[in-house]
Amino acid sequence: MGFIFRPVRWVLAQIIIFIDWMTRPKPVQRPPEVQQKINEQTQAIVLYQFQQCPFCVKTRRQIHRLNLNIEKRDARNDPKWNQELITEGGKYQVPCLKIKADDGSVQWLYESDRINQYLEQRFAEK
Ligand SMILES: N[C@@H](CCC(=O)N[C@@H](CS)C(=O)NCC(=O)O)C(=O)O
Repeated sequence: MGFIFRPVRWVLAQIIIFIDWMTRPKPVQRPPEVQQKINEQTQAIVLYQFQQCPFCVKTRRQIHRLNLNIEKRDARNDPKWNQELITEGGKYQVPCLKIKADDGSVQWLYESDRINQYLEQRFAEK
């Protein structure tokens, strides 16, 4: 049955990606010096994701809305990021945010709701 469901899933994913692209929220605008500081902070953050995962779309929308320059790593097609997510993060689930703190410690944050909440609390205009 996989041969039927796979194309259906693929078409649904393309529709989600298209609707996301059509309805993207406008990114917040910040003074250049504030944006520069945020860009420095987001260098320590990476998103492990699948291109066609609806939960990843949700998190990518939040990243886009908050105008964050966060590296995205394809954990499905790139074996390096796939292995890193499993061995260091602890499980094969996306989206997952890898956050490096100033002291060098690393946090692997799973669950799209928790990731979006973290980004909101840390980077939204106060
Ligand atoms: N509750 C999770 C659900 C995440 C989820 O189900 N992700 C799927 C991709 S859409 C996954 O990681 N699947 C792992 C796999 O395909 O083995 C969230 O909101 O982040």
